Amino acid sequence: MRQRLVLPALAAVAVLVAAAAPAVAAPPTERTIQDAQEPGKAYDIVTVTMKSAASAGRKAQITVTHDRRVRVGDGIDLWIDTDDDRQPDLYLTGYAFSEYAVYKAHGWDGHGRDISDLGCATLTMRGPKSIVRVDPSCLAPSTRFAVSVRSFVQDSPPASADNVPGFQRLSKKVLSYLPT
Ligand SMILES: [Ca+2]
Ligand SMILES: [Ca+2]
Repeated sequence: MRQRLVLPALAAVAVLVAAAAPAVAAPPTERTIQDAQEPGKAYDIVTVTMKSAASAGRKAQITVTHDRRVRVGDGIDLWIDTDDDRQPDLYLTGYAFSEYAVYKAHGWDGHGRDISDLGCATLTMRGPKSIVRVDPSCLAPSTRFAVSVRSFVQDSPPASADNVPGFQRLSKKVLSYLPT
């Protein structure tokens, strides 16, 4: 008799869970992180905006806005989590008016092989903006992504680097692709 009571109770729980599921909001298709203006930072970041890719095969965009126009020696590092395990998968590093390179990330401090030739990501630094375009599914099919950005100036003290949203911290997620 007890068994019979338990089963309908479980079924009721299952219905509740199913009904509650849509209330768990999907990540947005665009997100802007506001960061403080910090005169002590060498190449201060004021906002980071993440946008979903329009469709499969297209690139998502991360726009970093700085508090001044780009100059020689300005640099940017970007870590991207594309498989939603809260660990970076791609690492991009580049200097203004120079080359950039894309690597498979190995945690926060190291990186694997140079995969710049795969076309996973591109960097453009122009005016007050650094723009990264990234194929979220470059390494594996991706449904959402998160980023961590660091700006710095060559030969400046490490403490003058600006980390958004924080040192070795990933942002909240954005959908990799606009919903179809
Ligand atoms: Ca800042
Ligand atoms: Ca990851």
